[in-house]
Amino acid sequence: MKLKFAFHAAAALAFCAQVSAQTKWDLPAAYPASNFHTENLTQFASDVDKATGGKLKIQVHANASLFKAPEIKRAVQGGQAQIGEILLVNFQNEWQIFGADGLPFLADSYDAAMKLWRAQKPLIEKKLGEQGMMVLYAVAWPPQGIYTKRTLNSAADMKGLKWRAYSPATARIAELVGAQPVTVQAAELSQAMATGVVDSYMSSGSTGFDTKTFEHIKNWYDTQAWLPKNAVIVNRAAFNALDKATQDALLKAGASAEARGWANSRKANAETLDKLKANGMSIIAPSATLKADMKKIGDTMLKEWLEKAGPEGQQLVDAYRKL
Ligand code: PCA
Repeated sequence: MKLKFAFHAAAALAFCAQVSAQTKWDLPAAYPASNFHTENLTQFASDVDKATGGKLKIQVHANASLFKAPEIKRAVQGGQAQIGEILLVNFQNEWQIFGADGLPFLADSYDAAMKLWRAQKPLIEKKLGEQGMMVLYAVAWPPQGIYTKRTLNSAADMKGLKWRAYSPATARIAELVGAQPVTVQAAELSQAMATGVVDSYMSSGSTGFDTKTFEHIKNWYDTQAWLPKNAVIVNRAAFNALDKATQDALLKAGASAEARGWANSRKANAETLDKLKANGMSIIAPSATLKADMKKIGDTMLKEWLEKAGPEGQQLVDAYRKL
């Protein structure tokens, strides 16, 4: 009888240990479930689940359903979410380095964007570290072009547009071309177009497709101006609370997600541009004048950015250009 009791107690203890060893994390994300970034997050969560034998369960909350895009970083910092996906350029006003991948034509191809990430990553790791967070991985959006109902021969043709901005830099572009910037996050973009709040914006084919932009706007100028990145960030205390094997599994799944994400971004670029075309969108190569005008805007913005970012910004640009 005594032995039997001891056995039951041990079994109950083992059960408790198992239950408390299962950790659940929330992962707020700002883009729809069918977007390639979100699909990558879902795959990442499933990889972590498998690698940890179900010990760490990560629930992805797509489409800004848990926190709106600009709130996700603070939510992870405060521990309301243990992990989250942010658009780095959203946080340029907090610290200029977050906005480096939103500067027109600083890094305007996948290869250049990857180099910029290599140069940016140690700085971002340090900053997030000071804020009690860490960066797990980052993936570029496809190249950014201009959605507009108008025919654009030069930047002057953009004057007076009702321009949707998603970041300080996209708002600055509006100012420089004489358009009216309105900040609208991706989750509210379809509605903003439908109600006429905006009639133009710069983004990827991916977001144009997600938001059914072809229902409102027929032209996309393929300027390939920059490739902003989503980053997956983790609350440091939540990470520290995991056992070593689980931490390692998380880091490993993050590294795989980064490699897979960049490859999927290229695929999503080609696929979504095809789908936009199939839905009546004209994909237009910018004229030499429009290109030159946009380049000039990029030069102005880089100069302004370097002034604000100071020596740290210059070091980043130098390090990037050496890669
Ligand atoms: N899509 C996001 C950011 C960049 C992109 O391609 C958006 O438009 O909100």
